[in-house]
Amino acid sequence: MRVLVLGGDGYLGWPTALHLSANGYEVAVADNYARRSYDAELGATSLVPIAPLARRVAGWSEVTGRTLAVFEGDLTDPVFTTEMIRTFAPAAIVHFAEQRSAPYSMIDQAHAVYTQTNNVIGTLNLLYAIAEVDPTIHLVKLGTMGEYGTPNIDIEEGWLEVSHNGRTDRMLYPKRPGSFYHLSKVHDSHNIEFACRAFGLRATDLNQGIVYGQETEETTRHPALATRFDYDAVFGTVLNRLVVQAVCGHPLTVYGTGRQIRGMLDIRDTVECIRLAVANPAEPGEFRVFNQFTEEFSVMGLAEMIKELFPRPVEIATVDNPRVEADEHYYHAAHSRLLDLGLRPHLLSDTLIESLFDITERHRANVDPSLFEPTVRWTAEADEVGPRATATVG
Ligand code: NAD
Ligand code: USQ
Repeated sequence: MRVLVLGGDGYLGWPTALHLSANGYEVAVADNYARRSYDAELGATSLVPIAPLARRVAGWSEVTGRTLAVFEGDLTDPVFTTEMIRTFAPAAIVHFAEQRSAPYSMIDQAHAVYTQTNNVIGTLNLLYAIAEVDPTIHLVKLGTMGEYGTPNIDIEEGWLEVSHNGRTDRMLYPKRPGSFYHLSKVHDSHNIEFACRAFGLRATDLNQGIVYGQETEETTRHPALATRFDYDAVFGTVLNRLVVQAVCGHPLTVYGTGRQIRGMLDIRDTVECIRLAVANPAEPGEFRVFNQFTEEFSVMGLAEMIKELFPRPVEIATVDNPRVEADEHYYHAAHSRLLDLGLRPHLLSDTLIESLFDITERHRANVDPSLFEPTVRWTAEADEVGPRATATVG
């Protein structure tokens, strides 16, 4: 069975491509290298060095004898997107290929417009290409738990039974996210649901929580197979950032009270969730939603866990929250559908001790501490980011 992984050069797309290939799928990866260019723009780099895509693909072939096809291009180009699907003829497409940082989308007007254009138009082109080339292709799309925001009721898996004035209907769960990036995912979800109804497509929207970790069974087989690990204030996600800060003896940057609660998962569970979704496709015309996370933590809870488990002293600092978000809120989100398919989750407390501290210690010399300071505020004024701003810190 052929699977096309869009965004296959990224943090999650690359290890997912390897995991699918290791499990017997014939895999192609596609990317426009936008993520590598954001590094140049922001003056940041992955903590763990990553090889160019061609070297990664050659490394996988050397280690396993398996080949990965590569398509270089941009999903916002409809001709590229349609021809790629026609050429590779996949049975499933896993779509990671979006601008995925909330702070990046909030830098200024241009970054908000870029984020929504890249994400919404790329996905729309993909929906049309699937409908034109082969509507039986199963689309597995990465959404995000942040689409829901933090409502004062339980979060369901995508849909909600609503009773109003004596009548009842099953409706898409109401969304109230916290950045223009997260909003782009809401727009995608609505467009995909409509394409399932209108064109008879089949899709799984994976509302994924925050991912942590850097190693999977496949990426550790050769240094050229390593995936990226971001700790800067724009692309670094919270747990990965706090671990690097602990290792460097920098106070952990907890924004606001730290009582914000988020769903999280290990990168090894991400790749397995994708395999499970591909192996168990949606029905024709079905738009199904899985909430893809395994444990819930408050940000302060994460900082306290690191302080408890890390072998050296750790200081926790609360800093002014650069974001507009609730830090006192109800949070209870359903997430049983991937467990029902057979997911066996890893636990954060184990991953911290078994690998995360060690990975960070090994690459500590690459850390630029100026990248710990938050640079993007949730205002309409433009923020200064990138090499110029970095040079003035410290
Ligand atoms: P990433 O930025 O590392 O990877 C995305 C890849 O897509 C990059 O290699 C980028 O170059 C490519 N890309 C972007 N726009 C493209 C376009 N128009 N055409 C072709 N390629 C394009 O991000 P990631 O952390 O691997 O996340 C992958 C997906 O998972 C994203 O959609 C993200 O929203 C979602 N997600 C990530 C997390 C997380 O914690 N990392 C959590 C929930 C959901
Ligand atoms: N936070 C801190 N200190 C930090 C960094 C972040 O307290 O140094 C806080 C933030 O204020 C926020 C929480 O930690 O309350 C999570 O922030 P994050 O940057 O780890 O996550 P987020 O911006 O939501 O985005 C990340 C990924 C995105 C994905 C999302 C999943 O970058 O691609 O969609 O996690 S979710 O949060 O479930 O929507």
